[in-house]
Formats: sequence, structure tokens, C-alpha cells
Amino acid sequence: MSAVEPVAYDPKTVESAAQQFWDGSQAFEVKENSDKPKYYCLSMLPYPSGALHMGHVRNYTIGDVISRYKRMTGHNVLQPMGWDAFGLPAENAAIKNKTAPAKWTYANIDHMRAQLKSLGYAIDWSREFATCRPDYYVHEQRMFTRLLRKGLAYRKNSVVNWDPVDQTVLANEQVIDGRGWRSGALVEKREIPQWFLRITDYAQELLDGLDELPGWPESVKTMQRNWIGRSEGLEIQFAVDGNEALTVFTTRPDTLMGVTFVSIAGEHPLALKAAKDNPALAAFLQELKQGGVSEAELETQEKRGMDTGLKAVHPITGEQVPVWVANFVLMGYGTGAVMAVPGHDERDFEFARKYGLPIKQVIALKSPRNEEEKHYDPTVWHDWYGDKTRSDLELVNSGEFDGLDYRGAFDALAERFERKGQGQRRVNYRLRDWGVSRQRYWGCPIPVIYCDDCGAVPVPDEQLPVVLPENVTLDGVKSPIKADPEWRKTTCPQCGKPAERETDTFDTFMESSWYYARYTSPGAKDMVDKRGNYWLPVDQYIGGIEHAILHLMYFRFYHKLLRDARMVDSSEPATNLLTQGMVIAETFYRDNADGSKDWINPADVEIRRDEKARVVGATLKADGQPVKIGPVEKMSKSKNNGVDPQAMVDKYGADTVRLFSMFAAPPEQSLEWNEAGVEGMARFLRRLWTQVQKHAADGAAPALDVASLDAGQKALRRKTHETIAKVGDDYGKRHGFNTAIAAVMELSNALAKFDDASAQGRAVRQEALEAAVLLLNPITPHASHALWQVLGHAETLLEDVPFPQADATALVRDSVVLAVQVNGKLRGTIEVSADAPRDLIESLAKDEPNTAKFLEGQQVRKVIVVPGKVVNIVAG
Ligand code: ANZ
Ligand code: ZN
Repeated sequence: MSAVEPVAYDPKTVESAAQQFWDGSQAFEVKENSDKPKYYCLSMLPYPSGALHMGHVRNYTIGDVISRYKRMTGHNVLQPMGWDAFGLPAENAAIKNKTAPAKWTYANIDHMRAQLKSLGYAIDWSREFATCRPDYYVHEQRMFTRLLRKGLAYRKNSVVNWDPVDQTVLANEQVIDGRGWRSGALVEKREIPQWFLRITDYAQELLDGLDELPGWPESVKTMQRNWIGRSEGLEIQFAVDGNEALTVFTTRPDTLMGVTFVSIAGEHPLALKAAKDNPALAAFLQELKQGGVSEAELETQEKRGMDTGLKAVHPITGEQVPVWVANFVLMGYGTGAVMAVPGHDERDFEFARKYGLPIKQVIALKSPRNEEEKHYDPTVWHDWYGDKTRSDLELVNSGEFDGLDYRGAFDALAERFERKGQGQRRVNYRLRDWGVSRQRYWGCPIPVIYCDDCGAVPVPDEQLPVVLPENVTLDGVKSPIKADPEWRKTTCPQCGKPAERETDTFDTFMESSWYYARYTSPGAKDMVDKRGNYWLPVDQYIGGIEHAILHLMYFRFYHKLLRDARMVDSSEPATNLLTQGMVIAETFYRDNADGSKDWINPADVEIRRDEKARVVGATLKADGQPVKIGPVEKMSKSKNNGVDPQAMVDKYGADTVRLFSMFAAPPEQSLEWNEAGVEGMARFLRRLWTQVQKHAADGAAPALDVASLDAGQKALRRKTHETIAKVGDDYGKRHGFNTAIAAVMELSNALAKFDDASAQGRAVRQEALEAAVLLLNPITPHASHALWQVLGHAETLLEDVPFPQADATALVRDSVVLAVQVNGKLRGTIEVSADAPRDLIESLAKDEPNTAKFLEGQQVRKVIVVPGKVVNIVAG
């Protein structure tokens, strides 16, 4: 046995050595021919914006910890990575930096890949792809042409934001306060033909599928349900003199007798017709076309309308009611026409008050809960007017329907209209078909050819991919493929005549809705091959809550498309979803003379804290003068409070950064970045490092002989196995990585107090240190890789060393510590063997020195023993 000099912890050397070993042994490349159960752990792929931010680091660290843990517990783990590489930021950067979007994107990918590698993630890099490469998007183009032939893709006119000065379509984020971001011109709504995918055909299935996903957060499922927005109602026809009948969609047929007018969308055919000989109405419809098309804008705008002069006939009373155009009626929902019930619909109420239209009560409450619910006041809106969920509501002022409740009236009217052919039951979804056309350049070309004779023809498989030219210059206005007349020219695949290509590109949500499947089948001829069924569904999906609605809906939809194309067998793409919380940080600023704020990056600030680590002051490092402290907020460019992960990795090493991101908060909650906390993690890692080094310096430990351990050795061994049990549970059952780390810290504390240099003492310490190193391995894989060797093992992949299992016999306590109280007050503690008889416990308690002092001169009246916990002596 030779003593070895302890080596100081140097993260740089340790981390590059471990990473080299993993690279050299292709440690994380996985195959489908394993006898272990598969585990597919997927983190949402990054947009190559230029550099990793802390949100990425958190997301990918969570994924990596789960992946490594699963591998250590005997799974064949796939953890892939790729790049969501198309999108608008590349075009903006290209204009700004005078380079091509492709060039900018590829450079960013190279940089960010190196950053990811420096964090030591256990990624199978052989499966990496960038979605902007033709060998990726060719599959998406083929899928689209297939959907087109099946009728699941179609083209229709749809409204876009039109910049009349730049003569171009703007994305919602390019419309600022109703004006074009570059031209400043008032944006108009314009209808142009666009491609759609029929996601609404899957609306009910997308809704029902949520019930089969117990591993998804309730909040995400609720958001998805609301987005799909299923509503049951009736379509009812109102006759309009001299015109076709007007069909309305209502979820409240019970309020039919309260209809005092009908409102229709500005784009409704009846409105367009009425405007033909009504210039004022025509002007109003024109006005409605202005402003953005985003939902937020539509919801917040002021209610406006105009009478068309037409009259609709109430289907029950035969009364004539006016037909109005209203700006809050959407052409794309229901029938674009609404039976207005200002008495019981808040929007109609507001509208009727504004334009002096009659308001009529037709619903009353049988058991009002307060004064307000007793009387109907047509001048003030009360929420109960619109509540259809109350079981005590009844119809009033409704003739033969008086006294019915919501359900009763619904059914009675449905039957009546269905019998007379005046209406029918109808389920509507708020979910719209997915508009996939974008008029931008940096996206996947939509594979369609337009021929004067044959119409829109899908590009035949053998002509795919339709390649997007990468070597272009952007003028900031027109897409280069729209500006170039040559790119567009082609021949019709059906008749051979000259024809033109589609110059729109796909919404970038297209690429990110099937990438998870592609990772399973690198090189497959189609989107995915039979390897897909081995890996799918994803076992654990991890990403930001901001994707709860759109991305996750398209992702689920696409999986059903793959299933219906017989490419996968399952119906849902991911069984478990974890939405990680935000990374937040303090903000610092100085006030500018004009009242604006100058936000200062935390890296440039010197922070003073009190003894409780609360921030009490801050100064700018550059000038030593105070700066103001703002609220703690999500790391963002606008508040300049982003902490650069690379700077942290350079300063502390990847393991410390990983450790802090996992320790500072449970994965679903916000994580407040603070450097003092990072330093604390660095200290802990250094201490563990030193403990291992010191222990190993004395040479190899002898074999453990459990039968011969003394009480102190047993106690440390128990701590080791308690820690193993706790950490296994935390990792495996509840993603409690922070408490797992805390448990290993406690074990390290216990080791610090354990100074037994005997042979068995060293054996027990060896076991404890090995456990600590393995338990931390998913989080600090580089340090663990090095320390494992220091503990006397050959260099190996720790993921192939089984995760430690608690030894049940080590957990048995053969002695327990009991609190001793006198008249309910704690006076001391005693340690007794677990099976000590009661009279021995009583006498040891009375003899405990401090307790004995308090008992002096008193009579012991009663002794209560709560086994394993406390001895209470009643005296007086
Ligand atoms: C009469 C009524 C009375 C209504 C009442 C509500 C309350 P959801 O639940 O979202 O499906 N509506 C129908 N089509 C519309 C459109 N294209 N644009 C704007 N509003 C529309 O909403 C259905 C209700 O929204 C329908 O029921 C209709 O107004 C309105 F006390 O009909 B209701
Ligand atoms: Zn043709």
C-alpha cells in the first residue's frame, strides 16, 4: 500500500478528461437491439439564436440528470439533440449583419453545440440534425403532399397583416401598435390564399387523448382543453326577407325568447350584400379591415357595429328583429352570425347599451342568494345574468317554455327545430385549422406547383426536396424566393406546361412537430421507420410552459398523422411531460434623465448582503457608485439580467453550474440565480473532492465486514444507506433533485465528523464515499467520473455501474435516541438499544445528569414512555 498525494480539484482538467473518455468510447450512442427496457428522454430542441441561455441550461440539465439516472437503473436510454433552425430571427440578423440567414444559423449551431458539449450532456450526437437542411425537411414536404392528396391539407383565403407601403405580409410580432415595424404604415387586413392542415378533424381525439395522459401536468391539459374549446349548441335558422335564411350558432338556445337583434361578422356574405347599396355600411366594413389580426387585438378592441337595415324573423314569435354588423363576431367561428341576447350575454349587453337596442330578461333565479339576484336591472350587468351552470335557473317571459331549466329548454328547442327542419344540434370547436403558410423566406418551401390548367399540383416524390436557396441577400422587404422570378419557374408535373412554384414557406412549428420521431430513425428513407415503434412514445418530455398550447398541440396532432400513415403504432407522442420553471434573477438599473431606465447586468454589479444573505446595496463595479435594485424577474434581454452560462462554466466548471441549477429549486418552480448559491455548490463539491482524496491517500480500503462493525461504524453505514434510499426515491419518483443533493450533503457532513482510522472504519468510509460519488453522478458526472477512479476503480462509464441499492439490514437501528422531559420540558437525551426493556429506559432517563438535577427534591409521580421517541417524567 502506498500513500498517494491528494490532488486539488480542478474542474477544467477533470471535465475535459471525462468528456474525452465519453467521446472516445461513444458512450451515449444507443442502438435498438438492447435487452434492457428502452427509455426515451427528450428535451425541447433549441432555436440556434447565438448562445445558450440559462433557460436552456436548466432544461437540458434536468433532461440529462433523468437520462443518466435511468441508464444507471438499467435502461437503454436515448437522449438526442437537434436544432430548430428556421425562423424569423435569422432573417432579422441577416439584414442587420449583412449575411445570409443560413450562414448565420450554421455558425450559431456550431457555437452552441460546443457550449452544450462543455456542459457534458449524455447526448447521442450521432442523431443530431438541423431542421433547415434539405435532408430533414424533405420528409416534411413529402408528408405534406401526402396530406394534400388525402384532403387533410387544403387551400383557402385567410386574413393576414398587410403592410401597404412595403407591399408585404407581416408576422404578428412585426405589427407594433397597428403599424408595420419597418415602414411605420398602418397595417391592413388582407385576404390571401393560404395552406391549412385539417387539425379540426382531430379535435375530439385531441380532447379525449388528454384523459389518457396521467403523466402530463393538469395545468397543461386544462390549457389544451380550453384551446380546443368544445361547445355544444344549436344552429338555428332565422328567415331574412328577400335573402337566404341566416343560420346562427348558439350555446344558449334557452335564451331564444330574449333575442332582440341578430349580429353578423363584417365579412359575412349578408353584410357584403347589404353594403352594395349602402355606402355608409361599405365604409364601415372597410374600416373593420384595419388593425392587426392577432387574437389579443380582437379581444380588447372596443365594441362597434352598424345596422344593415335588414330584418330577421324570430323563428318562434315571428317578430322582426334588426340585423347588425358587429366587430366582435368572428367569421371563422360557428356560422359568423349570432342571435343577440343582450339580457344574458355580456358582450351583447354592452353592445345594446351603446346603440340603444332593447334588452329583455328571459332567465330568473328560483332561489336568489342576495338582493341583486332577486331583481333584473337592465341598466347594470350582473354576472348571474350569463350563468348557465346554476341549477336553480328558470325561463321567464318565454311563453310555453316558462319554468324550464337550461337543459330542458335546450332539448325542447333542439327537438322542435330538428322536426321542422329549422335547425339542428351542433358541436363546435374553438380550435381552428392550422394555417401553415408563411410569406417569409427562411423556412421550408411548400411543395406545390401552380398550373393554369391543372390548378395546385403537389410536387411529385421524385422531385423532392424543393430546396430553399441558401446563398441569398435580404433587402428586408421581400423574400428572396419571391423576388427572384427564376426560382419560381418550373413545369407542371401533370401536363408539362410552364408553371410556377409556391413561394410561401411553412410555419416553423411544422419542423418542431415531428422532430422527436426523426431522432428515433436517423437515415430512414421516410420520416420514421420501424425504429420509431421501438423508441416511441417519448417516456419523458421536458420543456418550457410557453409551449403548453401550440407546440404541444401540433406535436400531438402530428403523431396522429404518423399513426394514420401507419408509420407509428401509438396515439400519443409522449407519456410524461415536465414543464420546467423560469430562471429568474435580480435586476439593477439607473434612471436616465428622460425617465427611462438603464438596466445593468448583474455581472457588472457589486452586491452587498447582510448576514442573512439579503441584498442591502449594490454598486457598479466600473465606477463604485450605487445602482438601484429592481424586482427579481425572468432573465431577459429587456431587463439585461441574463447570466451567461458560458461565463459560469468557465469560472466554476460545468458540474458546479449543473449542481446549482438542480439544487436551487424543484424543476417545476422558478429558479433564482444567485452567485452566492453557486459558490456554495462549488465549496460542497470541493469538500467532497478533498474527502475522497484524503481517504484514498491512505491506500486501498480493506473489505467491509458487516458483522464486526462497532456502533459508530454502524451509524455511518446506516446514514449511507438512508441516503441511498432517499436519493433513489427522490430521483425516481418525484424529480426531487434538490432534496437528493441535500441528502448527499448531509452524508458528506456525517463523513466529516467520522474520524475512525481503523480498518473497518476505512471500509465503511469507502462505502459511503462510493455511494456519494454514484448518487451524484447524474448531476456532476465529470467529478464523479474522476472520483470513482480515485476510489480505486478502473476508468469506466459510471452509467453502466448500477445505481446504488439500499441494504435493508443497514437501515435497522439497533440503538435509538430518546428525548427526556420533565413535566413536558426537554431536559436531556439518552441512547438505548432498540429493544431495551421499559424499566431500563426509565432508570436511564432518571439518571441522565441534567434530568437528575431537575428531579432533585421532587417526587416522581409517573413516567410515560413513547417508544422510539420520548420519555416524559411527571414529578412534583
Ligand atoms: C346566444 C347567447 C345567449 C349566447 C347568451 C351566449 C350567451 P362558445 O361557448 O365560445 O362556443 N357566438 C357564436 N358564434 C360567434 C362568432 N362567430 N363570433 C362571436 N361570438 C359568437 O360561444 C358560443 C356563443 O358565442 C354563442 O351562444 C353565441 O352567442 C356566440 F346568453 O348565442 B350565444
Ligand atoms: Zn398542368
